[in-house]
Amino acid sequence: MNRAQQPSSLEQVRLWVQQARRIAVLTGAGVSAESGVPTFRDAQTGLWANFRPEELATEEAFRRDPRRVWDWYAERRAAMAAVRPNAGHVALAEFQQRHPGRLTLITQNVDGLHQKAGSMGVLELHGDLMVDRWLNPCLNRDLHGGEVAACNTAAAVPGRPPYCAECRNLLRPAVVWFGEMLPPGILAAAEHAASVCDLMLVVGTSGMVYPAAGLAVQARQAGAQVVVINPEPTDLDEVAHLRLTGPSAQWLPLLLAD
Ligand code: BV8
Repeated sequence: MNRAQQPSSLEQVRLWVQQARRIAVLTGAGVSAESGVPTFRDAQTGLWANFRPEELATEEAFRRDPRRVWDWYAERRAAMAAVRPNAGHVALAEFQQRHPGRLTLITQNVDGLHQKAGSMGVLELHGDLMVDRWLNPCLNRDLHGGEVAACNTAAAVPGRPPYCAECRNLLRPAVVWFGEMLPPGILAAAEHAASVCDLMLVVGTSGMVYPAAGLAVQARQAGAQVVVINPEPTDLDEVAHLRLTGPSAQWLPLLLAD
């Protein structure tokens, strides 16, 4: 076909969307950028200007300075109260509603915006920003031998971070920190979706964090068409058949409209 007849990238990807029986979408922080949520690579602001996220989002950082890491998450949680899903989140949710079972949404994000937009079955690889868990296994159960109620997160003593009055266990955000395993069941479901999809959209991620970024490689190796949607170059550009350069809140509504 001569250039005039070749489909534009948008037309080509829209064709792939229409033809795909199974679509997997892998999102990163960029899909929430137009909702005003700073991405992980954005320069940290204010209190956190001198810290890289990789330095704060670790168990070691939390054990070294629980208050600093707890405060960083408390500030991120507070900021989420005013945040709404954008047109990109909504386009994904509405496509799922119109085409039940055809689109599996895998996210690296912990902001819950896909669910707020109405997406279902979201595979949260890195957990949920708004959920806490105990830092250590509860000692209560062992201290008394019998079946003593384990530390109850609801009864945690308020603090920075909150703690167990019984055994001084600390609450921590239940997100997956660097160096921690992803939830095995969720990772397995994401790997399955990547291995059976006909099309993978890789949206708003730098492609730097593994094993999440490896899902795009897996989809490519399994024979799927892979499309990167991002205003900037990413570490997954070589894995993609096509790139759509620009913001996801602009591209996704165009791609996913019937
Ligand atoms: C693990 C929760 C193994 C916390 C996060 C190879 C294999 C396996 C592991 C590794 C490996 N190499 C290195 C590792 C270790 C590490 C890793 O990947 N390190 C990186 C830094 C190299 N991985 C891990 O530690 C993982 N665990 O591997 O365990 C193991 C084995 C044995 C025993 C124990 C463990 C765990 C990783 C999970 C870390 N937790 N989040 C929190 O949020 O506080 S990840 C964190 O970073 C975020 O959640 C986010 O997902 C991620 C950042 O990635 P992005 O989402 O891509 O965000 P980023 O800011 O980078 O990019 C934003 C993009 O948006 C940019 O491209 C930008 O251009 C674009 N954008 C901007 N505006 C828009 C836009 N796009 C579209 N539209 C716009 N408008």
